[in-house]
Amino acid sequence: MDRLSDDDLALLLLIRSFELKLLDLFERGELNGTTHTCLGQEYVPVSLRPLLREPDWVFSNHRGHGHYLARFGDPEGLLAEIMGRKGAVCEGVGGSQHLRRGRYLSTGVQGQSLPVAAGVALRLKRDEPGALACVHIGDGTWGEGAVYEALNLAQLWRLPLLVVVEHNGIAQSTPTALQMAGTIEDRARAFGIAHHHVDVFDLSRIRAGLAPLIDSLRADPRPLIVEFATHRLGPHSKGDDTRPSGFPRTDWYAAYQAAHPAQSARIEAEARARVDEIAADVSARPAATWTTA
Ligand SMILES: Cc1ncc(C[n+]2csc(CCOP(=O)(O)OP(=O)(O)O)c2C)c(N)n1
Repeated sequence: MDRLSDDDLALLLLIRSFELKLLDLFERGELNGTTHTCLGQEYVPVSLRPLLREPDWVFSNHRGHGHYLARFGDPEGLLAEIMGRKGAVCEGVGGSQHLRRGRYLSTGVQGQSLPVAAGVALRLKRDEPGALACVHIGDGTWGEGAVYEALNLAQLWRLPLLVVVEHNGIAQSTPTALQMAGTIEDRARAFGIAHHHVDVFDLSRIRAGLAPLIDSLRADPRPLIVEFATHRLGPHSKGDDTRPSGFPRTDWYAAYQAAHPAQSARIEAEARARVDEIAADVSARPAATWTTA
């Protein structure tokens, strides 16, 4: 694998350390509710980060901590949100899955964000040419009808909509092969929507492939579906991993560590220490107070 910049690796490992910390906090009974970690998929939002601009909207899903951290680099606010402590991004009301900050929204309802993102893309096309709406969905979410209604209008109305599919081969406990007929690429083709497949981890290669497509989407609005072939390393949420042992779980970081051990060890130690400190600080804070104003 190509060597990453320290900044990119730091963000990737911040996300990984953050997610591992959440699982640890859950195990120790210090977190309530649920959480879906993006272990193994961290590189998806990190690869997109320099390709997105401030006026762009990002719509995230239930597995969205990495999306948020890549956009804002704010582990303190996110952890406080998840723990319901002072300093929480949404005053502790949204929790892990329902965040709103500026032009960033997430939802735990599968398929909900695509029609909303299409509507926002229509507004951007009219009032802010050059900006786009980026929406993250999983492969399992292609079972929701709202996805197709949104894609239909996005193509018909030529909306600047970037659909990022994190295809990790499983939806909760159902392998994709047991519930999806055909392919996402064929479904895109049915609408006449361009589809781009990403099956590498190298950020520079991913960005080089995507940059011209995203530039052209901005200049001449239309939807684009980018499908990442990826693997989730952790359980669906906390302890619910029903996958057989042979289920593929390729880890970009294991490959990267082997290729660049010194840089990995240095930056991983920094990321883990930072997240430990944040967890100690946030855990000691009082509960967030919800103001209705
Ligand atoms: C409308 C709706 N139905 C069911 C669920 C429960 N649920 C949460 S995540 C999930 C699987 C999602 O799979 P996928 O879209 O592939 O994303 P992944 O979890 O693999 O990242 C399900 C069924 C939900 N959140 N929303």
